[in-house]
Amino acid sequence: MTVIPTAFAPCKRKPATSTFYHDVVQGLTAPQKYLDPKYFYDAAGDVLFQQIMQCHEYYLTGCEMEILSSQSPQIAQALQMYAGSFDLVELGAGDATKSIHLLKQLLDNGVDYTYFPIDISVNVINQLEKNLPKQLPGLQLQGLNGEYFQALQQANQLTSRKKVILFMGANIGNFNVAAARNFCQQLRQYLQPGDLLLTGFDLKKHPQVILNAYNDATGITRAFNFNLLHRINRELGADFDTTRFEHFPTYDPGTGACKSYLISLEDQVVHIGDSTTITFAENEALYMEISQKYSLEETDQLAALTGFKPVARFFDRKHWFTDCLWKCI
Ligand code: AVJ
Repeated sequence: MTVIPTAFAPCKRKPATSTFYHDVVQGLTAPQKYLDPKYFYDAAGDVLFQQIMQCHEYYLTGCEMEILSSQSPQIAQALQMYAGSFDLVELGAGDATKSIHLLKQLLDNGVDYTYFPIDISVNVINQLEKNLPKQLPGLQLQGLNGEYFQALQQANQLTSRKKVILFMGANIGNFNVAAARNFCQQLRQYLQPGDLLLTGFDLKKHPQVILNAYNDATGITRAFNFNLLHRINRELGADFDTTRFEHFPTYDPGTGACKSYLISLEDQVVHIGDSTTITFAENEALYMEISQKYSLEETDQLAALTGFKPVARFFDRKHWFTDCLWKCI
């Protein structure tokens, strides 16, 4: 099957006019320097993230895997009960190793559905299109490569069935609380009353457990963060020297905000292409990513504020993670 790109055919733009360049320069010239975590996921970043998911400190994947592998019958039953007939759209599908359990269960139950995996990484979508049909014979699949809402709009044009949206892996954590509200509100506008959303939330727990998940002893998370600087060097002709930065993850148990920074180890100047110069002061922080943690009350509140009604919740044994099923009202 063919991957449908959601943007126009890739025109060969000069780095200095690309969206990537624009976003990077905007972030690095802000008073609090930042980069958008969606840019972590180039080919090397995809591999590093796969390795993060296998780190024993990074418990999130194991917890959600436990939910999907042991409770897919219950989840499928809930989807069928609340939605009847539907198509399945997954935002940020990754390698689908978790959702595959649910996909299989729905096939076993004889549900006639199309699976629309959406991912920002074209590599990921190509892999899925190659591998999933082998693992799940009979699966109807249409990959969509691009930003969530662009791709969702495409999915809306391709199907008139009710929709079940999967937004797993605690991807929602990459938004701060205000941005998560915004995101859910926007998502709701692409959906109809009665459509469903299954979202994964990483729950608040002992702060050290959370901090360790973003500071693995083998340094894969550090490499994952540094990879974005390497990507900027490669694609935008910059000269970041990663040995002059230190990976610095933080967790605030009060707010549930887990934020990663890169700290500049000295006064330094970084060039991006010919025309842009960025200065870092010693100890200046470059904000890379938030991974927001939630309480159950906070997930309910998020639903209530954005046009959804919580209808079911699924947990791992430790109750470290939850997949929440929300219905559009
Ligand atoms: C893919 C956003 C869920 O925040 O836990 C993992 C990304 N960053 N380790 C997360 C990530 C560093 C991950 N999400």
